[in-house]
Amino acid sequence: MAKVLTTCIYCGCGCGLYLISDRMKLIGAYPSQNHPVSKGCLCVKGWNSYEFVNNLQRLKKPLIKKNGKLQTVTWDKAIDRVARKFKEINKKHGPDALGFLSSAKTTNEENYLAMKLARAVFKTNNVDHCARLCHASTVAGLTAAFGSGAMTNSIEEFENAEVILVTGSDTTEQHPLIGSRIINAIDKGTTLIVIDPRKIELAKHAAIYAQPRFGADVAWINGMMNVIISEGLDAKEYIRERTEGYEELKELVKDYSLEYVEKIAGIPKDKLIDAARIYARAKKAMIVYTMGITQHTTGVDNVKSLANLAMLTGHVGFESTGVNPLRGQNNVQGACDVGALPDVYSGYQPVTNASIRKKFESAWGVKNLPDKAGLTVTEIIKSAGEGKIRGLYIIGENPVLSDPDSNQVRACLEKIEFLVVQDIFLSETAEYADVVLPAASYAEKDGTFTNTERRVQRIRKVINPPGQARADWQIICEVAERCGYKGMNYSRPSEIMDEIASVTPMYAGISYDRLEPFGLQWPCSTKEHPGTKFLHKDRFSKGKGTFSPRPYIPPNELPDEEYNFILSTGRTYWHWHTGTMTRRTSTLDREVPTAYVEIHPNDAQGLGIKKDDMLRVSSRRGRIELKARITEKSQEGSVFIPFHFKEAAANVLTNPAIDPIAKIPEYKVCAVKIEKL
Ligand SMILES: Nc1nc2c(c(=O)[nH]1)N[C@H]1C(S)=C(S)[C@@H](COP(=O)(O)OP(=O)(O)OC[C@H]3O[C@@H](n4cnc5c(=O)[nH]c(N)nc54)[C@H](O)[C@@H]3O)O[C@H]1N2
Ligand SMILES: Nc1nc2c(c(=O)[nH]1)N[C@H]1C(S)=C(S)[C@@H](COP(=O)(O)OP(=O)(O)OC[C@H]3O[C@@H](n4cnc5c(=O)[nH]c(N)nc54)[C@H](O)[C@@H]3O)O[C@H]1N2
Ligand code: SF4
Ligand SMILES: [Mo]
Repeated sequence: MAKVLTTCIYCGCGCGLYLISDRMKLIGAYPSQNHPVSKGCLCVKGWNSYEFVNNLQRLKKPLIKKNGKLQTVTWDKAIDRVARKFKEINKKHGPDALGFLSSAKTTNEENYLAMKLARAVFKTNNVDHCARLCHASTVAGLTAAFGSGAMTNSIEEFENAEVILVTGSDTTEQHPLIGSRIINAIDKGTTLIVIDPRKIELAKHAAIYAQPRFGADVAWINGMMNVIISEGLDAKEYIRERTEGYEELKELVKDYSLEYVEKIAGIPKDKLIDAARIYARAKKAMIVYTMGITQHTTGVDNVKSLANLAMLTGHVGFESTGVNPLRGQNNVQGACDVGALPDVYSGYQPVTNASIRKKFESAWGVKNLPDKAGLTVTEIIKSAGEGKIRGLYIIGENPVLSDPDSNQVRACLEKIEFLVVQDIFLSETAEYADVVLPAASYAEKDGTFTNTERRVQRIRKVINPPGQARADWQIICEVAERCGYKGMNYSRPSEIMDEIASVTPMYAGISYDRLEPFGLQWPCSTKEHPGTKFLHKDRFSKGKGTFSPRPYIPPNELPDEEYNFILSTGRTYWHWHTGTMTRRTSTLDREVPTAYVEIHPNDAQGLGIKKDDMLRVSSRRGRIELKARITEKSQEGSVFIPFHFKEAAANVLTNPAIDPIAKIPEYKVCAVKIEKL
């Protein structure tokens, strides 16, 4: 038996675990005792993170669609087909008729190569990944406020905070090892404030729990700031020395009286006052947020408002403070860091900057890198439907189930002239592909993931991939080479990291030998730099922090007479996104085998609904049928559906309306009606 230290494939906590193998088969997983995040613990997904790897449905050979059916072919034929078709479309319709979706499930090295393939080989910036559906609002909002879109502080700092304000994050379910840190902190005396429309587990542990209406965040945050300013609790010296734009903020929040906020957000005056005083008076107060804040047509406004609140009270730039967006996927932080985004190269270096482009041209040995930002995930799929994107290469994403308005997504994918899907399973998206490329899983390759606290950590090869499956980085290199590009010749992932370090200032000090045993936190600018625990010490990354006063704007689609419930979507502890991995894991599948919708007891009673009754939930875009779960976790007048289940896919219902800046969809609010079957 062999025991290899690696990093969990599921969430952005980035727990360290050992994968145990016996004769080239994974047989278990075990937490690392000394790892700074996991400290001897894992959540149920971590403990079971080995089983899907062995699943017999893993893709083992390349496939090409012939007469409507996917058929086995050699690697040579598959790569040849991809290279030929992409070159042909490029030549006929120009580089921007191609699109690339990279993957937050794959490594930093692989994401870097995916964007290098798009940019250096095909000369398009149409490359993006699921961060668009997730923390795009964070990247836009926090970059504008602070100069960096990353989590400001570190996981170990939660336990020393005086106050933690959690909003829009079901932390114990979705970031379990951070959730347990927060509960430990409470045991040590930390005051917890939870503001969430659903009565999540953490609400039970909170000193103050307020239940706002969905999509009302800007209103209550402005209301809190109004209280803070009118009671003189703002951090005057900090504001003067470290920020700009305060006067405009002060002017705007005047309009957010307690009465007005109660009317819009439904938070009682006294609660808002208490929350404002407790947060503002604390020396060390941390904000934690995730999708409840970002996945709105006002996602960027929500994020900017939280940044305003933190700067107003001087809670950024010190230990156990900050604005802490918890990153979702295991490597979504890294996929952003290394440039799998349409507007930046690695290290958030803009494609519109001529001297940056020059630097990448010379590093990659190419000319004329494209100088305009490319299309986002949401725009790429839409453009495919309009016939503008003709060739699409999807690596490790499953948009048929994860993008909003699934029926529309399917229609768009059907229109694509040439679709390549590179995955470890035949996903719902792969069924639309012209070529399917079988990838190695995280247990079958070397590389790095960057967790939510900017910790770049190793993953290690434990076993061989099944059949002929190959690591994503190898496949991408072969496609590039077959297209005649000579600059993607690597014998191992550490060489790719060395290249990343050479062109990316915040990763400049990172190399594999320095990542033992538990990684380094960026910024890490030189080979001697010890890494960075928290950001914006003494000054913000952009110099002065910028207040951006934002007015409240309601969600794009609210209930009316016909569609009279709010639908909010999200996740459960037991499953992962589109279920490709967790629904192939017996323990997890046994606990939650099928789709369900959560509804409040009063609403259930009103509609005569009992536990496990089958319901039809419809929106203007489609309908699904699934079981009722009656729970006070749901707010009255709303229902909640996790989006893991293909048999009743929540995204058939969701609204594709997007935030104008971040282009993130409003997964958290749309209008539905409910019928008992
Ligand atoms: N088990 C499990 N864990 C996961 C994942 C998974 O699929 N399964 N996915 C990972 C990924 S990629 C991500 S991005 C994270 C997501 O982590 P979370 O954001 O915690 O997950 P969601 O279920 O989307 O929950 C959103 C939270 O926002 C609240 N909310 C909804 N609407 C609003 C609103 O209008 N305002 C406010 N303030 N709150 C609101 C919900 O009640 C819920 O508590 O989880 C990661 N971890
Ligand atoms: N309704 C609703 N929809 C949502 C959300 C929501 O809250 N509500 N949340 C959104 C968010 S935050 C996110 S992050 C997205 C996630 O959306 P996706 O990223 O599309 O979802 P996943 O199921 O994680 O897809 C990952 C794919 O990668 C494959 N894979 C795993 N490992 C590897 C590997 O090593 N190589 C390759 N090539 N493939 C691999 C898996 O089999 C799977 O098909 O969903 C979004 N969609
Ligand atoms: S908390 Fe996240 S990283 Fe840790 S074991 Fe669970 S899923 Fe894996
Ligand atoms: Mo996410």
